[in-house]
Amino acid sequence: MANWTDCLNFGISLCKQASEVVLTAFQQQKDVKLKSSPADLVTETDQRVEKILIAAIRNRYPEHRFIGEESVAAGERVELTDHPTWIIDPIDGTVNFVHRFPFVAISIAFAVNKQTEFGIVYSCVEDKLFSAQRGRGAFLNGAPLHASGQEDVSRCVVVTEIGAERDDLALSTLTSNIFRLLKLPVHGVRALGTAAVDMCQVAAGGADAYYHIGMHCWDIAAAAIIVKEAGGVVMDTDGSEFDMMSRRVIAASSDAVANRIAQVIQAFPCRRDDEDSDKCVCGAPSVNGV
Ligand code: LIP
Repeated sequence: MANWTDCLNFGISLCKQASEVVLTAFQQQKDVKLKSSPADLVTETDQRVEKILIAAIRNRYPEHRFIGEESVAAGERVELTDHPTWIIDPIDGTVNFVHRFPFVAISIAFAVNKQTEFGIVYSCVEDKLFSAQRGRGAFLNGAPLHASGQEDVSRCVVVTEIGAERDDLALSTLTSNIFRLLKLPVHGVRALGTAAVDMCQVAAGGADAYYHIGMHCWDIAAAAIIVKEAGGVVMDTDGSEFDMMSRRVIAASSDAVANRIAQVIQAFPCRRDDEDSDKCVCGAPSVNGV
């Protein structure tokens, strides 16, 4: 079995270097542009950090491939092949970054033969580096991470997001999901504004579940392996196997909690990340298990 530890260590060193650019810009005025909605923001720093990461990786591993949030926004296709591929979100939590809300992360996943080999989520302001390599456990700043193992959903803190969508169907689906969870009841619902850091709370045991519909592969690919290597469960919101391109995810402390959440929440239709943008996606929300 190939050993990708050198790539992991290189990725960690790059996150630390790139975080200096993020943290300097965090305190400064920002030039903000809109992408898919009035809440889907991008700054020059997002683009600059992604360019720095890709250039450094390409220099060291010229045959590797990339899926980067801002490269895709600039028109590149999302194509996960068997080639070694780095899946990069240069700033996860861009709205937080613009507002100086202190949860912003660099997220880097690495996949070979379409299987994630490692993930790195560096929460820059907190200086918390979450990492995991397939089969070798999950860590926070080098200390082992363990999910809570909670099996009773009524004893859970659940993390989710109201993402960038502002259409009625998405908002009514997302807010009714929160309503149904609170009526179970669960102990609480939280949102940090960054899917990657949200999911890492499940790996760290500070939250017992995370779910979201509408995020992208670069938001969650790294955190998904961190949750799994911390003993957590990651699946699609319909209870099927996790698919990082589907734009739907549940990460949880146990199968019992994950499956209970899959029964309660609905998903609105989203075009897959790897689906050509000219394909139309429409239809009523799918109701999972109820
Ligand atoms: C963000 C996600 C977050 C979601 C936001 C946005 P970005 O990623 O991490 O969970 O609610 O809409 O998609 O755009 O900051 O990299």
